[in-house]
This record gives sequence, structure tokens and C-alpha cells, in this order.
Amino acid sequence: MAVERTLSIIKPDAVAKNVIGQIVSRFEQAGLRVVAAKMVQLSQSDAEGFYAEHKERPFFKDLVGFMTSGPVVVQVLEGEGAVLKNRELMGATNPKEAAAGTIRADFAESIDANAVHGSDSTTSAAREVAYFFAETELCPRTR
Ligand code: IDP
Repeated sequence: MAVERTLSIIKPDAVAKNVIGQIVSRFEQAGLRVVAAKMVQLSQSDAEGFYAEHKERPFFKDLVGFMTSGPVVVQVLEGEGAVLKNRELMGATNPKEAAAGTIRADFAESIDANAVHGSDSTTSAAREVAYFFAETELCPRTR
């Protein structure tokens, strides 16, 4: 399987719950490596730009409001099949539907406050990684 990169965001609810380390441990235990990381307070325009594909959706305003409600941890994860692996670790968007043992089943409260974001394809990952990080900020460890 190809080595990929994916963008992960630990959302404001999980940061507020003080479970950053527990979530990062799940990535590491699954064989993903953190190759870039930062904690940031997103501005409204940061969040609107990041979620631009959802701007016509009814939940867009609430999503932007939530993502700017507190700091987030943005990371680039690298590893074999990283995009799908991260999506499997996260679980379904709605934590009530997320499989047992996934991050959202264990740490998320609701479809709005659902603990983590993860790129849904390698194409999205390329755009999302570039949205937050310059190429020079990535520290790949599998080359
Ligand atoms: P994903 O984060 O699992 O990829 P998306 O469909 O890309 O899910 O939606 C982006 C985010 O928008 C979700 O993580 C969730 O926080 C929020 N969201 C999605 N659907 C709803 C909804 O029906 N109501 C409220 N928020 C939603």
C-alpha cells in the first residue's frame, strides 16, 4: 500500500476535554506518524475557507461557529494508506453511529461536536495539508 499523508484536526470539543494525547496515541498505535503539528485558534475566514465545500449546507454556519469556538490541533499524519486508516480510526460522522472503539464513539458528543476531522480522499488531503502547512513545515520520516 502507498505511503500517504492526511490532515487531522482535533476539534475544539476534544481539546477542551483534554484528550489530545489519547487521540494522538490512537494514530501512533495504528502505525501513523505525526509529521507536522500545531495548535491554532481558527478565525472565521480560516474555518469558512477550510470547509468551503460545505458552504451551501444548512449546518455550515454552526460548523464554522463550532470550529472557531476554541483552539484546535492540526496535524499531518503519514503512513501506509493513511487517509483510510485515519477515517477508520475516527468512526462515522455522527458519534451515535460510530463503531465501538473509534475516536468519535469514545470521545465525541454529537454530530456537531465530533472530536476530529480527517481528510476523506488523497485529493482532499493534498488541499487540506497545503491549507495549513507549507511544504517546508512537514518533517517526513518514511522517505
Ligand atoms: P466528516 O467530518 O466525517 O468528513 P462531513 O460530511 O465532511 O463529515 O462534514 C463535515 C463536518 O460537518 C462534520 O464532521 C460535522 O462536524 C459537521 N456536520 C456534518 N453533517 C452535519 C449535520 O447534519 N449537522 C451538523 N453538523 C454536521
